[in-house]
Amino acid sequence: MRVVDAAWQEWLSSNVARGCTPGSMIDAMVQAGFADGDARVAVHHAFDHHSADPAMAASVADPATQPYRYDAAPVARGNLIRADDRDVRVLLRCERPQLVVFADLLSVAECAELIERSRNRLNRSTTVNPLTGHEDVIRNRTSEGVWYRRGEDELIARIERRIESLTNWPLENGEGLQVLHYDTSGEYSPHFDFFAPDQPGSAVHTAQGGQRVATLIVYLNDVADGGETVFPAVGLSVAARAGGAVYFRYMNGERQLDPSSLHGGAPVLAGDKWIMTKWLRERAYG
Ligand code: PD2
Ligand code: ZN
Repeated sequence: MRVVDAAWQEWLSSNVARGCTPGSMIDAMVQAGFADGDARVAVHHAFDHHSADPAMAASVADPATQPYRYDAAPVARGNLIRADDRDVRVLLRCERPQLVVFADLLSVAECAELIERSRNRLNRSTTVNPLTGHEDVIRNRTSEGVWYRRGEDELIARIERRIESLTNWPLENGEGLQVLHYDTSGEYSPHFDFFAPDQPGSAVHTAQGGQRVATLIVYLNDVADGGETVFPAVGLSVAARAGGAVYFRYMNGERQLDPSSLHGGAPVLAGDKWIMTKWLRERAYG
């Protein structure tokens, strides 16, 4: 059996530094004759080591001095992507910020089932206070939500496998799914989904799983009016259509964070809005 010698250590750290995905590195090692389990352990150690290095602290890129470098997105190319058990259509791709809009990630029946099972379990949504790390209820986020544990039941597990395949990101690096409901006039003002790297309250949230690297928002109903997901830095808005989704990635392989990933949920002008959110982390979470 092959061993991870100095040459392979060098290969691991240089590939982590240039932004390769863990999956591609594991595949390459298996092809070179490593056992799958050994390759996974070596690659995960390389990522842990890299992000623990103080020189590799995550930081929000500064457009004037150190602009965010858009490395390759893990999402596959093409107009139709096979995501585990379902073909998902690509409607739009944007390079800056790195964003993909999908149609029909979920079936209408799956959307309806998620709404029905969440309706009676909703709690008022919170946001992370960057100073304290506490979850606070604030006026800028007027929604109610419910969290589902990873693999909680067959439906959740099936959707998570689909998301893993579509985003090309390990299932174990994902937070649980969250279903959110906004009533008419509900909104979520523009914010970043990553934890502010320079704020003391972030450490408690990044201690497990590291930084958030990307978000997938799935729309569970057609919103009658308003409720788009907006990206004000680039003037883009994504309309809510049942089963559709928007994926956006804001941390690259160098641990830079993209300030153009600023986004919000526009006020719902008529009807209500249901979404499901999946946040993806650098490393295994939970
Ligand atoms: O509801 C939305 O469209 C929305 C907008 C921005 C949701 C989130 N962020 C989120 O859940 O992070
Ligand atoms: Zn958000």
